Amino acid sequence: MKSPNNQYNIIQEIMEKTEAEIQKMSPVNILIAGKTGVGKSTLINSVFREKLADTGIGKPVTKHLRRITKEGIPIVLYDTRGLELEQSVQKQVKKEIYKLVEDNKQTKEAIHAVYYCIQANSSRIEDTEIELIKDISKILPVILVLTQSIGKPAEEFSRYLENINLPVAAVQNIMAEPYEISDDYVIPAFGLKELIDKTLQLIPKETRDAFMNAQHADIERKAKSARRWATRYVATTFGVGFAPIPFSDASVLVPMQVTLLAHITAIFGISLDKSTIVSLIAAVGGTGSATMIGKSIVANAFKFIPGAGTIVGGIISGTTASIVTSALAISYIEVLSIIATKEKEGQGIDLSLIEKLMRNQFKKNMTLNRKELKAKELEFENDSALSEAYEDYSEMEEETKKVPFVKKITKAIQKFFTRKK
Ligand SMILES: Nc1nc2c(ncn2[C@@H]2O[C@H](COP(=O)(O)OP(=O)(O)O)[C@@H](O)[C@H]2O)c(=O)[nH]1
Ligand SMILES: [Mg+2]
Repeated sequence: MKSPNNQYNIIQEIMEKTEAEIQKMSPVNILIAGKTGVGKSTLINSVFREKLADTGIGKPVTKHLRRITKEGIPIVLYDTRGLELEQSVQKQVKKEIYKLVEDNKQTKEAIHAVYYCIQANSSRIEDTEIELIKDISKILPVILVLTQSIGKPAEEFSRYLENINLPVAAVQNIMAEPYEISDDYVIPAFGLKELIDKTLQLIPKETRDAFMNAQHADIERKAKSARRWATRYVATTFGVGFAPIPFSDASVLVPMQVTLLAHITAIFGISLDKSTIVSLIAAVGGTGSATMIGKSIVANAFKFIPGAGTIVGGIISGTTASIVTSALAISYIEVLSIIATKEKEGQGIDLSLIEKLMRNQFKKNMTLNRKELKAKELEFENDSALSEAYEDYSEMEEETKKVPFVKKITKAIQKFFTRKK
């Protein structure tokens, strides 16, 4: 692997590599069917990131089918319209679905699964709709999604549907968005993680990465799958075959770390703009790291290791390299999880806080790693790490809100002076 030269721009590299990784993914293609008003668009926006139903390019492919895509998200959704109309229209829709499936068979555009949406409190389903579900099930795996599910009636409806033995792959009650019954009674969203789980079991294995990238209903799961990959990458890259390198040449590790960060970004699935990546890299690489002029994350990372002086001038072993790289990976994943959560909740992120969080997590994970975390154990089940990071971020957010402007300035000046000392 070539060592980065003065022209090497780490930010540019991460962005380009991420894009290339996403391009390489086998996209997942899902058809969302159901009558108007049942909640298809709401479902799409709750399950997938970037409000695809509103902001995705919806191109009509036939009279009743719309194809929704968005640059950088490896998913193709098809939305149906007109199913609420008379039987002749329903027949037409079915024809179009059959043709779509037939035309795209064995291609990258092949449909992998169907969410057939029925409003849960409609409590009845017409025979023609049952026929339609049966017919679609003959050619594709269908998940019957019972939307806007409220309490017992929704459960009963679900049981009723299971009892009539529809040939569907699964039935799932959901509430895609919190539902306000009254001012002080709100039904929280539910069922989306289960839908994610059921979908992952149905779609072809090679499309799972794409699905994980596109979904944002289960962010912990995104983090887990990114960790799993990172664990393996670190183990194979810095395992037995890794030849120790002189510390002065630490920058040879940078291309590996770029690959690591780009792949994590791609499989996690998040839209990061340049400035966010700049902040995240600056957090661990110090100033000037963005363009990588002779500097490296690794070299800087050793400042965070107690007793780094003993390493300077020495040799970086595979173990040392994997400690730094693992810490980089898990910290990055933790921060991405927070950014993704904030984005989902429609809240902005504060870049300076994100940078601070990244630095804190990195320090924490470096020392944690040294003591107790072998690369393999990154794949932990319990996600207290994520909740802790989230709490830390919220606390930092609170702090910035609480401190009045004058105090903020005073604080900044104080900080400046203490740093100078
Ligand atoms: N609170 C809440 N409202 C929902 C939910 N699903 C659908 N709705 C509402 O039902 C209406 C129709 O939903 P929409 O997603 O546009 O249905 P579509 O025609 O099938 O795409 C909208 O006013 C939504 O706000 C949900 O899970 N929670
Ligand atoms: Mg709609």
